[in-house]
Amino acid sequence: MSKSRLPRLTKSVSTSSIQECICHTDEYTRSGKDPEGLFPVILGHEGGGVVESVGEGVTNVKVGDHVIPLYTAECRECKFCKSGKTNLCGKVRLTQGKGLMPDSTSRFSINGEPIHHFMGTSTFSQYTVVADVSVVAVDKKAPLEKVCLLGCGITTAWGAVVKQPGIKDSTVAVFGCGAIGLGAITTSALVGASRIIAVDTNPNKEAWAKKFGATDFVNPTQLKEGTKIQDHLIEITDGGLDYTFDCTGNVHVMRAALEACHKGWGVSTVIGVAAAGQEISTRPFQLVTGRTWRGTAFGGVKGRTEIPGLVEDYLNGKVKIDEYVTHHRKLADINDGFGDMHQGDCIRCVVDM
Ligand code: NAD
Ligand code: AHE
Ligand code: ZN
Repeated sequence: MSKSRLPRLTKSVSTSSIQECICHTDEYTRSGKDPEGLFPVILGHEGGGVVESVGEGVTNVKVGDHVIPLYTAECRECKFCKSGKTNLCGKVRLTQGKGLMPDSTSRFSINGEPIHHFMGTSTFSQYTVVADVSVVAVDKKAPLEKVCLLGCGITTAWGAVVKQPGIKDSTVAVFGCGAIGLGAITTSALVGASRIIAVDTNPNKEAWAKKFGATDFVNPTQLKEGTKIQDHLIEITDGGLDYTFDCTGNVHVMRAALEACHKGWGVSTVIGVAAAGQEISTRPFQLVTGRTWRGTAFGGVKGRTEIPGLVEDYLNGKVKIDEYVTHHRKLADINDGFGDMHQGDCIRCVVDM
């Protein structure tokens, strides 16, 4: 995408992308596993930028504001926003899923051919256009190359834990120690979980998990042959966990996370995104006997309302961000950034746009 200005639309905001992070979900869509995936597309949904122009009727941000684009919009007017029950907003999700702006057009093209938007954000571009309900201004004191991470992973994990009542003084298991899992671990520690068991097939993740506050680490590939991870966890926790989180996107892991929950009250939250055609299963008896299976998008966070506070928490040292950044790439080398992600030692790669 060239650096020329993109045309504005009523209620749209054009921002220059300054910094951008690669999330596993970008790779998921790039790989063809996303049933909503459309191509050609400009991927990217975890970014930060500066507003360069606003369309008619835009009042929530102004030129020069530092902003984080929101793949989960917040219009504050729709049935979802007004329900008080969810962060899922209905205003732009339909067109967003079709890779288009709310007026059903694309703002990107190459040689006259349209290119799809992605998740309403398309942050792998020096300039992007987003709906006004899909962007939030943040404190300019916060470095964009850090707070861009709040555009997805860290916020998702933070919300998944803080919006789940009861974690204080309870036992937690987190399956998958990428950025999302580490975020769930550190937030569980923050809210006062009594024991936090990290589970990952990559042995290098033990040090990462402990650094972020895990009390135990279990590698399922190192259990006695034939031992299921859920049975092992039930054994070492006197009957199972109070809370578990899937941060892998693997449906077999999701099942294990549910079945590792304590009979009568355990709650398992699905955060990971599974490939097209994948389905979850368990014996209904697992639910009949008191376990709860739930899921969360963007951690249940309402971006326009809550992200400015998270930025302040970062500036006050209450929320970690710097610790997740292991790699840096230039835009021209972004494909190497995707490669980094597959190596197993990359938590987050920041792309300098
Ligand atoms: P990541 O690839 O960096 O981390 C995944 C971790 O899971 C890795 O450490 C890997 O070793 C581990 N793992 C893989 N197979 C495992 C297994 N069988 N048992 C235990 N651990 C295993 O990914 P990420 O960026 O942290 O994202 C995690 C998931 O969360 C992805 O599916 C992503 O699409 C999803 N996600 C969802 C939301 C949401 O709003 N629901 C937001 C962001 C990301
Ligand atoms: N397009 C996929 C679903 C992908 C998905 O679940 N995305 C999460 C965010 S992942 C961010 O890294 C999400 O917010 N989902 C809610 C929504 O409205 O998209 C599919 O399976 O169709
Ligand atoms: Zn993401």
